[in-house]
Amino acid sequence: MKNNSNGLKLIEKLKEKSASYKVVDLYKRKIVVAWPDKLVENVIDDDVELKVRVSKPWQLASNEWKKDKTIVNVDGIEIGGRNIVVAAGPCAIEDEDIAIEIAKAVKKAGAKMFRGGAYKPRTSPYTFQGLGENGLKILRKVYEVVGLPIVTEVMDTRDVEKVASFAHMLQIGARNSQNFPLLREVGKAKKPVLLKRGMSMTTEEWLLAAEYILLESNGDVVLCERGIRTFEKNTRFTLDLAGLAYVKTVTHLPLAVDPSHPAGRRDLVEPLALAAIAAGADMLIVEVHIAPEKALSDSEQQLTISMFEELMKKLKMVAEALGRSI
Ligand SMILES: [Mn+2]
Repeated sequence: MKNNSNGLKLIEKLKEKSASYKVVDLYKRKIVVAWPDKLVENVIDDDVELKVRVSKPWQLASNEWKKDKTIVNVDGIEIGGRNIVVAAGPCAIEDEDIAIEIAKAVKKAGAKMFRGGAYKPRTSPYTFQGLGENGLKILRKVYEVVGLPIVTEVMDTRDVEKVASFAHMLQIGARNSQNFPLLREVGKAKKPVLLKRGMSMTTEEWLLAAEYILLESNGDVVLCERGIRTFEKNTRFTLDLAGLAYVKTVTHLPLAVDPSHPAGRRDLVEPLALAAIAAGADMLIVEVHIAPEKALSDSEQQLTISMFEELMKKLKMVAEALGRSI
């Protein structure tokens, strides 16, 4: 819509046609999204600044209407610009002292954000489920002491407000990435969202999941590739860098890669992380622990501090070769 328009006349016209619509405030613009195409193609209005018929089903996530790349600002850290952001930390928050020690070490090595799960989606109900709210309190303490912004997973619509009050970025995990009520709820929370791709999701379904968040007027979405399930059994998941490269061509949203979960073992994390940067990822989210062998979840794949330091050195070289920085 034009700056001074409230869109009311256009909405009247859409109602007359029995079209569906939603008014969205996104990237400092007022947008009226209307569908289906056949009901809205002839609707015109003086207050419309630009009318775009997006050829892809993911209308708001598409770069057909927004040509500039979106930069997502997480507590002053910009994701999607020239600088590549590395978030690092343990799979799960287990203990305050351990979390602070890991955060200090990854910050020293160049990480710009801290990751760590308080609510853990575990395959078995009998394994460690995370510390819940106590984990969130520890994450807040880590932020106060070390200063790295926090990204952590939210699994339940009932927890969104609470997690948003502790964290700087809300993570939607692979198992919840098509939990549509949860996607709408994190959209309403107005906090940046890290949206993981589900292990069985096509790139189209992944972009449509982002669409749910954008449609709630939350444009701060980072898409995160973390591996999909294929016939391959020697790695935990198959990191789909082809999918990442494709998605980069059709969206304005920044892209992240989680190299830890597809690797499944720590010696494979480094090559996947380097490849992800080379393929154009704007962000990495890496599992790191001071004593991975003692970790209560994903023990096999968490990097030691020295492995993470080594990884950061190599990532910097790849980034520089591509005209970027870390
Ligand atoms: Mn994990």
